[in-house]
Amino acid sequence: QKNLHLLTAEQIELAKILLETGQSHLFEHWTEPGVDDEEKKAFLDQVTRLNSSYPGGLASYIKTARELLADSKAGKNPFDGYTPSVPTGETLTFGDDSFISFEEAGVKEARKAAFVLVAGGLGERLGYNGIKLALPRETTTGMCFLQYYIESILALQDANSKLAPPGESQTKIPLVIMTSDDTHSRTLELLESNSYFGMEPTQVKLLKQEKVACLDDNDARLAVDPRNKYRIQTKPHGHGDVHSLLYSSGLLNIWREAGLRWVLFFQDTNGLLFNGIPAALGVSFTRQYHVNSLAVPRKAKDAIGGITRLTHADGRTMVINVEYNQLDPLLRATGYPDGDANSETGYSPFPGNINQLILELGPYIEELTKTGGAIKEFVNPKYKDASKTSFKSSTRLECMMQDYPKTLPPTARVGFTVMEPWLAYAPVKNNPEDAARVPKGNPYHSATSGEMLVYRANSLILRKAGVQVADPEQQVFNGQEVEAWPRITWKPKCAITFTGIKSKVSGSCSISQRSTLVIKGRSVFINDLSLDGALIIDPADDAEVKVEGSVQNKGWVLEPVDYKDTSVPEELRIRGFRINKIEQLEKN
Ligand code: UGB
Repeated sequence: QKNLHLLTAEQIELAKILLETGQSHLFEHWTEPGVDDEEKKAFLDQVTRLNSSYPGGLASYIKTARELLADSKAGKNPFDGYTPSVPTGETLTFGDDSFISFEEAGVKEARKAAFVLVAGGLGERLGYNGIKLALPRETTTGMCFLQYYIESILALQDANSKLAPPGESQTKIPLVIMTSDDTHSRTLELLESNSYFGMEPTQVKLLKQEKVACLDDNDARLAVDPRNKYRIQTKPHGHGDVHSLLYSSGLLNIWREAGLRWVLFFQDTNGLLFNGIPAALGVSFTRQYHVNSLAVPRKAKDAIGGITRLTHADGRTMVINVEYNQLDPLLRATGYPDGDANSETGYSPFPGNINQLILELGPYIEELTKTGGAIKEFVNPKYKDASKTSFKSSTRLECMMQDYPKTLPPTARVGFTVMEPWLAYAPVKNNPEDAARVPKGNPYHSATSGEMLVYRANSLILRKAGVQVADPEQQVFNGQEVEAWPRITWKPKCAITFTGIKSKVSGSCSISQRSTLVIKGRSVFINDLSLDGALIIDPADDAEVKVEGSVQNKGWVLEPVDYKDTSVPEELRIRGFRINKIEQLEKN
């Protein structure tokens, strides 16, 4: 009461809401007026932010938290009443006729697309100190993930500029990046210090997600920050925030007015993503999917969600991701005694969600107009003991972007597209120690595998295009056994589809296992090349270049490094090797 004069009318209303929702403990330690006044004002500013950034405000957050905490205490199964079964989707085989026609359709549709990158996570499992977008996708060229993503979008944009009828204005594909307090300034700095990697700055929008209030107990008492008694402790709310942020930003309507039709969501470290994007967008277009999730065959127990058809006792069905920690208990409870297990194919029967979603803009806006972008949340408290009355540490509500279809009507067309695992998924999520402990045969999802899988995919794509690429060697880095293929990379502008890469190679070409091939230009044509060593092609501007003949030199060699050796830069240590550039032929 005595401190009321410090507050605005709006803040007094908010303080009342807190008192009415059982949060009086937040004010108990408040001192006499005149002491800590600035801190008190800052506290109310924080409460105002927490209130306005959550759909329905803090009262709604506390109400939902109480319900979910009660369900969790009662051990209620979130899938109560639902039976899982294996859904059917579109399964693609790289390079066959249907893949090529989906790619063709997808490239054309890309001019009606907007891309949304969720990059607010710190990547605690990886334990890297920087932002993940700044990590090299591969260390042969050192191109970071953000550059790879932007150049790939620009390559799609460029392909469309050629397709556009004369007189039509040039396509500029928008890119939104969701950041958080943990990643925002470093993401902006990465963009600004690299001239937005060739994109126009106006094409890129950063939307920062706010954290949510932590909860101390089953009554959803908000947690006081242990570092400052005039703050509420906060933690990330999850990638599901992207929907409410997009909705409140007003961008969706701007895009609709500009004639866009698709919104593509993707994550911070998938170095193979754009091998799958054109074909998957083609599937969305051809099958008229409102929601299309990209998937890969999933190994049981792998830390990627499973796409599942859930059928309720009352007849309702939905195709939805079941997160990796929920799949096993759900299956065990519903007649699959082995739980999350591989079938005779060597894979789980449930396709693995790689969390790259393609939504059709019109139905998306319609749905968000109803929900405000709120996504079904969950809570995952770590209890002190079996009585489930107190927590080991504060918890909070969380939400996932792939849960968007949960509120859709049954008429919504929700599908998914399964790609071969080598083609479109190579995330960097696990630190070396955890990766080395992954069950044999399951993917490592580490910086080591992330890079090696880029070379593998590029080698297999070139093989499919007719190049003789030598078999890989088995090598061990950071305790992980990986296939070391020739280090082949090309810029997205050189080719963004299989047809594109096929048009760039001809004649009889061969590449030995120890080779490195780096193509930096747009119009580089390779004909009758025999490569055994390192060859770097870096034409000025986009000059047309023909590469022919035999190249042999000592090349570039992968040298193991110990991840505990702190004299080595962290981005190399986490992959367990560095590239020793002994000798190369470089053509500029
Ligand atoms: N992210 C945010 O932007 N904000 C946040 O608050 C949290 C994360 P993780 P996760 O494809 O391999 C997901 O941590 O959540 C961003 C799917 O849920 O890398 O464990 C973050 O920056 C799962 O179904 O992954 O698992 C990153 O870009 C499975 O498909 C992205 O969200 C798995 O990804 C994902 O965050 C996968």
